[in-house]
Amino acid sequence: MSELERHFEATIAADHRIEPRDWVPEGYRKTMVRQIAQHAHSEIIGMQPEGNWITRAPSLRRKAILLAKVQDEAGHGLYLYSAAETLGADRGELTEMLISGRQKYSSIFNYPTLTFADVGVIGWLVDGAAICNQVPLCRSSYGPYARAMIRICKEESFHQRQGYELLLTLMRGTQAQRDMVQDAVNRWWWPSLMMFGPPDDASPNTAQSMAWKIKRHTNDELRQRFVDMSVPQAEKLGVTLPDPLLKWNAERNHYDFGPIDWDELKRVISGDGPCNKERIANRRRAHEDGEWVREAALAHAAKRADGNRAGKATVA
Ligand code: FAQ
Repeated sequence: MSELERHFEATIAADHRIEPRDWVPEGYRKTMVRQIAQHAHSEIIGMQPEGNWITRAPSLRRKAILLAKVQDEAGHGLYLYSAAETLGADRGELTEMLISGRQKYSSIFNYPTLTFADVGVIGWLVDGAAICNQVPLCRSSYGPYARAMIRICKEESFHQRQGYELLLTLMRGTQAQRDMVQDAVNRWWWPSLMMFGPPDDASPNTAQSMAWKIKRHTNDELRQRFVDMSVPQAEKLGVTLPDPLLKWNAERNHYDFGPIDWDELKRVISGDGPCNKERIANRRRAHEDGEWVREAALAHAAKRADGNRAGKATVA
């Protein structure tokens, strides 16, 4: 083992952070770029399902909250692309990989938002699942990713509470509003469980990512944590989770739950979900529409750099 490898292994073993200045094995760099890029893409594509309701939010207050939430997701994408850049990735190339289908984003954002109750359920379940998955990532071994995750988790907590509060309000409303919430819960529950990824025995990356302390828990452990957390919240809300096999297991000290349709997850990940084509087409259009902004920003940066050089030359 070389000196560099020994230093890397010792840093991981001591639970210290790997920083951009440190040497890392190529496999670690690739895994980190893959996970961070997929995560960043998810945040940016994840703006679309809820963005769909900004112009139709039922009040000024709901519109302001939703606008702030969707803007937060854009911010999360930016921190994450910046973290990927510290590993030598190029943001433009990552975006190209997304829109050409060579990199993934979370399956959950390929489902449609049919009613305003979906906005509440995304906050409650989707942001809830995201928090469950991401709080342990605040202790991930790669410093820039772990630090980005701290702020992201704080903001996701606000997102989850706004979703739950929205749903509580609807549940105190008319029967039609309560039915709308139940319908949204029925549609989002199983896809939310799929967010945690394939089961452990079909997860090719988990073992190595755990050994490198990128991931701190397996997909199934986090999925179970999410189910245990959501059941009492559903009871308080007054909705039924669409799983007849959901039952407290006193021996395991966890809720048992029914089988997940893994074929559906595979289909959605491989591009055949209800909204995959629409999501990518929108992202591609936004990227092309933004071409002139990127050009202008680069021209401005070049002008400033020239100005600075000229300024220094004058002083000298
Ligand atoms: N969808 O071996 P594993 C959010 C892929 S952000 C699509 O288990 P790993 C905030 C996986 O990447 C949501 N692909 O992989 C928000 C791998 O791909 P490969 C995103 C999936 O990495 C809320 C392959 O399958 N969060 O919600 C999915 O060890 C509201 C094999 O899987 C993150 O990205 C899936 N559900 O574990 C925004 C968190 N599951 O190797 C807007 C960070 C798996 O073929 C509104 N990421 N795959 O390239 C992680 O924790 C991990 O990457 C996992 C997957 C747990 C997602």
